[in-house]
Amino acid sequence: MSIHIASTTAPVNIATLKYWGKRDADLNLPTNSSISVTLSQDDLRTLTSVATSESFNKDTLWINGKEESLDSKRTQDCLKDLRSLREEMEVNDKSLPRFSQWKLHIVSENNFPTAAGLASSAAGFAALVVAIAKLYQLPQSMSELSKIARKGSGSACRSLFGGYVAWEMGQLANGEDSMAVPVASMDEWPEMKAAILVVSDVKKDTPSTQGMQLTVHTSDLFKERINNVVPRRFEEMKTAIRNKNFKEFAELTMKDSNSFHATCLDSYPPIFYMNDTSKKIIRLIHSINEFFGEVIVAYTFDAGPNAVLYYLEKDEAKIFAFIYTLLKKVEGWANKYTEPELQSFE
Ligand code: 2P0
Repeated sequence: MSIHIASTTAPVNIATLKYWGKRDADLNLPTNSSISVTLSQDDLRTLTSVATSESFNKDTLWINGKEESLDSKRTQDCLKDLRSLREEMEVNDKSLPRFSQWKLHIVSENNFPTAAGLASSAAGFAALVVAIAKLYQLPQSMSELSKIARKGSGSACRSLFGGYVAWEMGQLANGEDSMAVPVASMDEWPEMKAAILVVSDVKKDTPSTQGMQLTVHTSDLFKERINNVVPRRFEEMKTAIRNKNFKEFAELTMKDSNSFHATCLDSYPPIFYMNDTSKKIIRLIHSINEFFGEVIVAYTFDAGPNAVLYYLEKDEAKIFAFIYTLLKKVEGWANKYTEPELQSFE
């Protein structure tokens, strides 16, 4: 009995213009468009291999060596869409093996510690969808496939591309125009670097899906954000990236992180993702920019207390000279984390 196999990797992406809010929770349709920067796959990525055979008797998934359930609606939605695209091909070409009817074995592995507090669902769903699409030899473009990954986890649609990526929210009720598109490749602005400051590796207390629904239903500030703030920033940030305008990119990134966390605080009851150390990092980054008299580094925080910094390679040494010195003064930091754990990568 033959076994057919395909593998792929997908990167982690960090939003610089945040996705926060769903207009349709079933299809994972967002209330605003978003932008992310994909991190280098040498540092953070998911590797997924998939196999199919007529002899397999059930779909099975292993993540980091441990068998996990495939029962979630999100995973089932992705598998269903991929199988139905394959089935269309099989109907049109009777010589194709009936992969759409066979079970799948899926093996997925992250090359970063879950303790880093990074959401792995984006890279995980992106790798799952692309690996199966490869196995099925689907002709769809990455943007088309991003609509399937989106159903797994909203932010996953942005992990189908490298570099700078936009997720266009779309207008249609069926989600057919809600997909990821590339803004620029990493080669177009290769000087950009990112560093993660791991503030805490404790699991966040309010999961994103639940947190964003609370914000949508209770925050007045959120309405201002999605109607008047993000649509303008979406265009400005794409222009800043294409023009390699770091100051503009950095300021928009910091303002959007602050805006997103402000809507969390404006939710009722409020959601706190940043802690005191996160706030010290924010002050530190503004002090660094003030000291040098220009914006050379930006921070952004997701649904947790860890900071991601963006800066240009030429400024790395002077930024980290400050960070290492000053963060050691933050209580608890120096004892818990040593310098190599501040992960720096392209
Ligand atoms: C983002 N986050 O744009 C934002 C910023 C967190 C803060 O996307 O419910 O795990 O699976 O669609 O994609 C986290 O949300 O949520 C997220 P679901 P997801 O990256």
